[in-house]
Amino acid sequence: MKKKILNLFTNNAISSSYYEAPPPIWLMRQAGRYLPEYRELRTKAGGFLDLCQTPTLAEEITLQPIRRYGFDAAIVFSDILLIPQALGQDLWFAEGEGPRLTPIKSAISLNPNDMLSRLAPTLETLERLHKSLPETTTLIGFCGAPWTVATYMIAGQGLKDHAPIAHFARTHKQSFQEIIDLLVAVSIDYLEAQIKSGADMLQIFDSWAGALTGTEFEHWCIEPMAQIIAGLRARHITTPIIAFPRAMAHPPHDYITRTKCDALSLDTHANRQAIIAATDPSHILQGNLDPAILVAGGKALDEAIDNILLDFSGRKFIFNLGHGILQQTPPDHVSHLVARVRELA
Ligand code: 1CP
Repeated sequence: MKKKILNLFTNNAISSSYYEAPPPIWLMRQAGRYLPEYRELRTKAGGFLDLCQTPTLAEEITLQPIRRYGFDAAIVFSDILLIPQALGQDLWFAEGEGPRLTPIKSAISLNPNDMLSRLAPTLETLERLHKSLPETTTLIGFCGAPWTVATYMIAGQGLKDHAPIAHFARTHKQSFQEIIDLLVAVSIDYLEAQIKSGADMLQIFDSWAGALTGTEFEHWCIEPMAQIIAGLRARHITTPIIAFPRAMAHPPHDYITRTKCDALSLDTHANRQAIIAATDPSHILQGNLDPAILVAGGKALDEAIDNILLDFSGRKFIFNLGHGILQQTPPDHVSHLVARVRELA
């Protein structure tokens, strides 16, 4: 297969754990404000949502980092909060403040009927990318995991501390369960539509998984992830699925076997050596360079890259960051990273 990342997931590759260097590489949030060409287009387009919802612009922004760096994968330019918007919740981006939604306390006000037609611009962006990307580049579709998306729907904004949402889930369990169940159902439909529109691989972002522990983590993070993946498999979709349960405290082997994700994306603070030892060699891992080290560059960057390559040597993995790229990242540091991973620097 010409797409390097997909080769990791073929049957042959799964039966043998060994994978030849260099590993494939892409970066979470690889399109965005650290690139001057993104800033230029964003100023012209108006707002972030206009960029996401105009397929020609979203296509162009997705292609920008591919042209510059030749990453092995492109992730469609969109956002996890377009699902709540497609369910009828107001979404806007206050300049310099991040996303805002009209907060909800139950699923009553949400309407899933028009969801896919409201998400049509992102599906069209995928169709365009399927045609315009180099044939070696894997096209990634995505959504947020139900727990993470629900935190934004209930708070109406991004929070640093998710204790109030965990409290809501305990004190309004029935209402919270209904929101999660709806998100599971619509995520399956949306991911299936993304595959039909040309996505080769999927990533499900559970960015706030670290806010829950124990049986609550199992109930609100593992179960919905497992249901989404099982729902797609029941529709005969065999596309590889990467899960990103950021900062989870749960044993990774158990998470992988219960969710049946095809790959696990490790966050910045994950202990690579412990996770490598605790998971089956056939489990594909992704990660986990500290985005702050990519900002710093120099010796610190070289050392961090080399340590990741050493830890994963002989094992199948996808080189990535431990979380999204930071806005202050110098674009040259990204060129250097790609060259070093590909053993060219
Ligand atoms: O120009 C701007 O101001 C927009 C900043 C921006 C961008 C570039 C936002 C707002 N979203 C995105 C794109 C995006 N978001 C992508 C595709 C681009 C790419 O990877 O190249 C993806 C995959 C996401 C996913 C996303 N959105 C997540 C999960 C990943 C993560 O970073 O943890 C989350 C939590 C969001 C919500 C969101 N959207 C935007 C912001 C600033 C946030 C975080 C808000 C917060 O919690 O404070």
